[in-house]
Amino acid sequence: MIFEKIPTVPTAEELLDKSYSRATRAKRGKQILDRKSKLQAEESMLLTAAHILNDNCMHIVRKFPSFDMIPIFYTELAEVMVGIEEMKMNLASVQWAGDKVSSLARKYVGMMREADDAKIVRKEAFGRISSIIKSIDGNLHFLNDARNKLRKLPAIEVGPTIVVAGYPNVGKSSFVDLVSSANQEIASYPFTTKGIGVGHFTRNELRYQVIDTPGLLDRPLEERNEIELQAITALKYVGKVILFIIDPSETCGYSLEKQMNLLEGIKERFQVPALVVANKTDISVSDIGDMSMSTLTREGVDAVLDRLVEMMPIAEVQEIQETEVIE
Ligand SMILES: Nc1nc2c(ncn2[C@@H]2O[C@H](COP(=O)(O)OP(=O)(O)O)[C@@H](O)[C@H]2O)c(=O)[nH]1
Ligand SMILES: [Mg+2]
Repeated sequence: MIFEKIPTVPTAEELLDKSYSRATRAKRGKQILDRKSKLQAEESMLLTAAHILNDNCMHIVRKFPSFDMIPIFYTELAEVMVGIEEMKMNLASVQWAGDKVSSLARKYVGMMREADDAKIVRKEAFGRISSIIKSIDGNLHFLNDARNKLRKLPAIEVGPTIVVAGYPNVGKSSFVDLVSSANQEIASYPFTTKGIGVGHFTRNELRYQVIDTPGLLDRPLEERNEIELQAITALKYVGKVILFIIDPSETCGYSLEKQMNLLEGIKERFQVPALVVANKTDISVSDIGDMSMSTLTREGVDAVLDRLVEMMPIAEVQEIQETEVIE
């Protein structure tokens, strides 16, 4: 997953400690016999510190993904969780500090050569450099928080995707588990306390992704807060087909009427093809919905998969086949 590889962002103090200890080591390696070697030792100390700091700042900036190049689903979620503009501004400050430290170091090296006491100049340079790095401490903290939030995002792939919706206990997780070739992966979802479930199955040599979204598509949309609504919007960019599971037995604890109302709300919001499937045929048979199944006995489940595959917009399927050819 694109955000998984962002390393921890150090604090200003950590950056300074690291660069100064390296600088001290650089100086220790030099033999100080005369004025010239003293100058060289101070120079090397300053340049080492500046180099380490610049390197570390650039490393931070480079390791954050460029938001112009990632799937729109993640852009939407990153926007909800951390704010992309804000993140860019914070990265720009880190970049600025890295550049500033380098140019200051060059300037002070020049001054050192003119000075009576190189050490005094070097100390002054360290003072300036420290305050530059300390001034981005807030930015570094922001970025580390952002990193911690982003890396928790579920690993959702590009490709034909089915989003499963329906009230709690209708059988969504049972369905995803049953049809998944491997057990579904549960990734924590930053907006809800529940984990988002991602499973996969293969049909006609094509890999389909099934996403179970507890806490998002299992309650009426009117009950949502702003962040949840945006997360639901983000789902629009991945889900090409919706599987809406209903439980006519009502053993899930929600009346059929409530369940149908949720379906209407989701249809309105998503505007992608939806397949409505009545589950739990083993305990209650009904003619509500497009199809029926039992995720307990597996009756009807394969037919549901066939239908979902048929409903997948052709563009989704082609796109994947093309990328496979390219690879
Ligand atoms: N009788 C029966 N029970 C089912 C069926 N599918 C799921 N259940 C049960 O319904 C409960 C909720 O299922 P779960 O998959 O966790 O629902 P979710 O909350 O929508 O993810 C569990 O106790 C399941 O064992 C089914 O086809 N028949
Ligand atoms: Mg569930």
